[in-house]
Amino acid sequence: KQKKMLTYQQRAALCTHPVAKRLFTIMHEKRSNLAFSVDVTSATQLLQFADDIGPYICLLKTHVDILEDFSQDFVTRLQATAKKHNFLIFEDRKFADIGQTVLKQYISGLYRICDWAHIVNAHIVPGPGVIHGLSKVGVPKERGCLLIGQMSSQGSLATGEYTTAAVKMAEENSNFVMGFICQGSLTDDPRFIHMAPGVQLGGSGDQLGQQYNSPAQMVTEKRVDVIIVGRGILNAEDPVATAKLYQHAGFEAYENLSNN
Ligand code: BMP
Repeated sequence: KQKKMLTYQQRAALCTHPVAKRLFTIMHEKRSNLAFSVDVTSATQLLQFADDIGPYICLLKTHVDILEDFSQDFVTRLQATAKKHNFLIFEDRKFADIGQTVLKQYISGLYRICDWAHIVNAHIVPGPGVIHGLSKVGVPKERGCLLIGQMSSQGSLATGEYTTAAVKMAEENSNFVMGFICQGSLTDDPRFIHMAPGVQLGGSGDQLGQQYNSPAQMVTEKRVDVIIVGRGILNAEDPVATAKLYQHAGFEAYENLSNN
């Protein structure tokens, strides 16, 4: 089914979710559908990458629980870098407990994720309570949540009816849920944003079950909106040049779609 695609700008206008609106606007303005997964264990190194790669991305994805030296100062600097380069921050926390527990994991502890992450994500295994818990504090602070509808890893159980259930939960909680972590488009509703990890140019996977597709495959064939790239950039000889390459590959695939 080939139908005319809406542009990021048109989709931003349709969005009522403040974070989705902001992200589509950034994607349009910066001409980037690239999210960088900065999976390093040093806060100093993370901040350097964020500053170097920041101009080319719409979103920076973090796993702050792998940092050896997390601090409040790190958070302040990360926020300043996000502002400087106009990207959003997505903490890939994958909440997966009962509502009351995820609420505490979101606002307290060492990381206080709700204070600084524009976007978080959640598994739907616990049922809608996980979303209700997070949204209690997330909605007043104008944060957004992505539901994990599919995973990139080999043997993932998030398929079929499970994926369909994720879409239903998103539709029923669209004041907080802004889209999906997935491997392809899950709904035609233009207000939901689809983000796919497992993206690399010229790689097929790793030794631990990761599976890769190219930016063009993800955007053109599978119709995802945002490509999430980690080691494809991190391990490159020239990460900045490589980030530009991914930005162009991803955006060109999007432009080809919109022109059809
Ligand atoms: P890489 O491009 O280096 O394979 O990194 C992928 C990133 O996306 C990792 O941070 C991983 O935790 C995350 N991820 C994934 O690979 N597959 C999923 O289905 C969901 C993820 O969050």
